[in-house]
Amino acid sequence: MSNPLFDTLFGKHAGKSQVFLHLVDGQTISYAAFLGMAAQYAGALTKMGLTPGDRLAVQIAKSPQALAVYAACAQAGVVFLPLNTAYTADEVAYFVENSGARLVLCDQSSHAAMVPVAAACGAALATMNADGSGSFHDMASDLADSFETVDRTEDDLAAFLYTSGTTGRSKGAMLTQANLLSNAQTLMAEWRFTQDDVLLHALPIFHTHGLFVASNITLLAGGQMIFLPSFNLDQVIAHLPKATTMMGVPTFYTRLLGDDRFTKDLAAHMRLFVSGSAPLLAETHVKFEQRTGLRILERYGMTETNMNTSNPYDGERRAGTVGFALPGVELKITDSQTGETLPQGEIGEIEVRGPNVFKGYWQMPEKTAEELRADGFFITGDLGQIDQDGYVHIVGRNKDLIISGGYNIYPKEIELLLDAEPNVQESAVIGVPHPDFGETVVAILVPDGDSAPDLDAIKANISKSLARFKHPQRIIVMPELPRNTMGKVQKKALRDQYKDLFAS
Ligand code: MLC
Ligand code: AMP
Repeated sequence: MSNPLFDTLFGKHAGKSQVFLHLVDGQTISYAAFLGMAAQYAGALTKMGLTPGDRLAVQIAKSPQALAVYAACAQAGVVFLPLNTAYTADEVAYFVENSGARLVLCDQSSHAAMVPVAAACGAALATMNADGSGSFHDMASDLADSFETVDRTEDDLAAFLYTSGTTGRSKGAMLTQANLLSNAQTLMAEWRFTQDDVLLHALPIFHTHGLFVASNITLLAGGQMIFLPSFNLDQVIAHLPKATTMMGVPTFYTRLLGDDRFTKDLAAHMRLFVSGSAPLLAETHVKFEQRTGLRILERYGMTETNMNTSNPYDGERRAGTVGFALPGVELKITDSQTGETLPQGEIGEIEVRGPNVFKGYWQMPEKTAEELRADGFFITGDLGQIDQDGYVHIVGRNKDLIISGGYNIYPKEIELLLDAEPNVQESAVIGVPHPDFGETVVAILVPDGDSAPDLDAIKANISKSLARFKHPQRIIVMPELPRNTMGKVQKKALRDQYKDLFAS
């Protein structure tokens, strides 16, 4: 009788009076209080008729209560499906429908928009606001603060995280208990997390980085988190002195370096800064060391695989690289056409295999077969190279993807909307370098006939269906798109042409 994920991360802390979460207003939440809340939520899920294996879609603000919903899902055997709070109702509708969610949890401010979304799929709807209040809390507050943990095996699904595709709609990556646990155990050991650690947590909790990497490791180690609602520079600087570790996307580090209050003294006591989710420029790595005397530890992961590689804790953390394959993870560089492993030093597709690699895409066997080989290797879509010392370098992407501030944006999704706009013959969406977000979105439109497209109307229209972070920061009109002899749009030529658009 067991539930490996719940027992290992959460259950073992039952009754502990030790602080788990420090909140921005100075309040703290003990492990015992957190688990009591999670048990009540697990009770509420069961009362609402959710059974093991059902999906719970949540689009709610980051809060201790939101994290307790994740714990509740683990305890009740429900599959946790967190969604970016920036998604529009149109975007959420797809995830709810595709996942067959039984319950949707949203903020009161989006309740009206979510009523038809939930109704269309026969899902129940409840609210949870940023302060934890709402109909879900009301339903849970009378219930017992203990809950009989549902039996699960390591192979059972723990979470769905949606990831977009280069050609079509988003795919639900099915993550098992073993995927999450094995990665947390490996990373805790590699990065030396203990119960003495206090992690400054400023990431969102709807993605792998903030939810699994940061929270699962802290839970496993029995440490504490300073749980900020989001990345706010003033708050990060104010709370840094109480932390021992921090995890962030590169934008966190460039923003810290852009602030004079971020000094060597402020960072001197820190044990570890981790960066990932997007390339950390070697220049940022070097500047960080010059400012603080500390080297950021860069690692590489993705939604489907959790973390794959890491620079060493001891030993050289090499700028511009993502280190070595983690223990238990196999990594090879292959020829994109043949799938053959390439000789050391050559550039090719990064493939990974290990207990961290997901089970497949929800109800998309063809997509799964395209990316996950029968022998267990996952084709990441990232292009890499292994240097003579074994460090993995990510040198590009074989997938048409833009990463802005750590959020993935798939050009195809935006192009489809732009192409449908009046007076637009076709479009190309590209990522160009951006000083704050690393990359940002630029759209190039080709007019259809003589009338110029109405750019303001286009912007207004796409904002109805696309999350704000996906909106093109610039729309450029061109008479035609550059094409190669096969007729394929040459995005590289466009990226080269507009690479200095946002140069600082
Ligand atoms: C916010 N905005 C963004 C954006 N975030 N635009 C582009 N890209 C982003 N990432 C928009 C806002 O809507 C706003 O629009 C404007 O930019 C300014 O907002 P801001 O206040 O400056 O943004 P902020 O709230 O500070 O957010 C920036 C950020 C945040 C970088 C702190 O995006 C963030 O926390 N990113 C982390 C993402 C993450 O966790 N990724 C992990 C994925 S897991 P306007 O116009 O309305 O003002 C993964 C696997 C792995 O990749 O390896 O980890
Ligand atoms: P996601 O699908 O949101 O999980 O994003 C995963 C992608 O982020 C990977 O396939 C990489 O392209 C990118 N990524 C993650 N970590 C790094 C890193 N350290 N350096 C470069 N790219 C990274």
